[in-house]
Amino acid sequence: MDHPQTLEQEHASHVTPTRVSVPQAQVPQALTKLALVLPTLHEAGNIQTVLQRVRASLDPLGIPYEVIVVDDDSRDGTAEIVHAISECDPRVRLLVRSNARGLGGAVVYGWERSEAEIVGVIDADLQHPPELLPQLWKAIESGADLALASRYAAPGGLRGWNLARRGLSWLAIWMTQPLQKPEIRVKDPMTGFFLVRRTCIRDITLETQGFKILLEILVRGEVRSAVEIPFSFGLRKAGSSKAGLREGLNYISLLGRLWRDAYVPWRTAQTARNDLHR
Ligand SMILES: Nc1nc2c(ncn2[C@@H]2O[C@H](COP(=O)(O)OP(=O)(O)OP(=O)(O)O)[C@@H](O)[C@H]2O)c(=O)[nH]1
Ligand SMILES: [Mg+2]
Repeated sequence: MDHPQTLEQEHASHVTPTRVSVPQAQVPQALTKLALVLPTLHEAGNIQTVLQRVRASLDPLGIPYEVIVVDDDSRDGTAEIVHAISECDPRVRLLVRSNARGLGGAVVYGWERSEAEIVGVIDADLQHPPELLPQLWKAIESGADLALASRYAAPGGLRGWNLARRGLSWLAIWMTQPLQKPEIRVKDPMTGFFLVRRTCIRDITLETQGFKILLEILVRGEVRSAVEIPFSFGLRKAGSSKAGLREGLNYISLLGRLWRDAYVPWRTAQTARNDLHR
């Protein structure tokens, strides 16, 4: 398919770890802005509906916001749909990365290209209900550093998951428990739907390969309070999953590095940071 020029076509440098920058300007609380990233890879079947539902959920809040779709050059029509919507609503932005892949990297890429004080992420395949956004925003407005949509805070749940997937998910979360700070330990440290204050992640370098960006934020960031809003996580309606063996291996490797940083006392913060750049 002929790929048209997109609104903000950008050519990302290859998948290197990226520092999340923090805007210097302080704005009054009333004008606090939200930048919500939707990472997309072949989501042509979902993107129009999800954008419509995201905007319908955010509009009544009356806050300044932008919705940033970071597409990894899907070439399935995703970018064209977003481009058409962005022509009518400038709060919807499209960024296309042509030389990079990876969910975590796409999210960081979007956050870095915004000045908003609150940043967030939601999947584009409708497994995360955008209607939860007002509750997440209210939690941040009430002072929380982090608000996350939780599959494990009752009465949330995992609709349609088989026993093996449930078991693996439970095991993966159980392994994070000793890593999490006791004062903010959450039940779903791996959800892909959350909002966080940018100040909490200003000093950390997030890995760009993985799917589990929240876990890193919880362990390495400066989050002092977190609120979990329960929801029910279903199966995708259209398109296909990108979560596979590679993401599983990436997760194990991330866990290994987080465990090592936490429990090998002679490793300095600088050594740990250097490892991320390898
Ligand atoms: N930009 C970008 N987005 C990605 C990439 N991989 C996945 N995504 C997007 O990230 C979100 C989550 O990916 P999914 O494939 O739905 O992963 P999942 O929800 O764990 O798996 P399923 O339950 O099977 O859907 C979706 O919006 C994807 O389009 C990537 O490499 N680049
Ligand atoms: Mg999904």
